[in-house]
Amino acid sequence: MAQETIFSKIIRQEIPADIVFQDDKVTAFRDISPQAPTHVLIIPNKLIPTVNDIQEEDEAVLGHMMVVAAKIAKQEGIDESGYRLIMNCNKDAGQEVFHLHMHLLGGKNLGRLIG
Ligand code: IU
Repeated sequence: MAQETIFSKIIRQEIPADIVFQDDKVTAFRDISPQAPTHVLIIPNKLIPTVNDIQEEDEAVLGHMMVVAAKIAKQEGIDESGYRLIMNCNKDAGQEVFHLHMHLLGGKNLGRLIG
């Protein structure tokens, strides 16, 4: 059984967070340590620790995370200027919170990450 993180408390609204979107599948809230003018984390309400733990039955929620990311980007007014979606998996990627999350970063020129 996977260990709950602080993100489960945010989903249940037991601790404060700046939630920008929530439905029965996902929750999205502003990162407490923003790395760009827009920095939102989109997470499944179900506890999935890492990308390695994604099961076939999770495909719908993963797809929904992308749909929600695009909606939030539009809400934030960064859909045309552009943004980056990042999921870190385990140590070498610097994953710190073991509840799957997608970073949505934008609102400035993020530079090139690869190449
Ligand atoms: P990472 O991909 O696991 O490295 O990212 C974790 C993110 O979660 C990081 O950007 C933190 O600032 C963020 N975060 C948060 O927004 N609220 C919290 O209570 C905690 C971490 I703990």
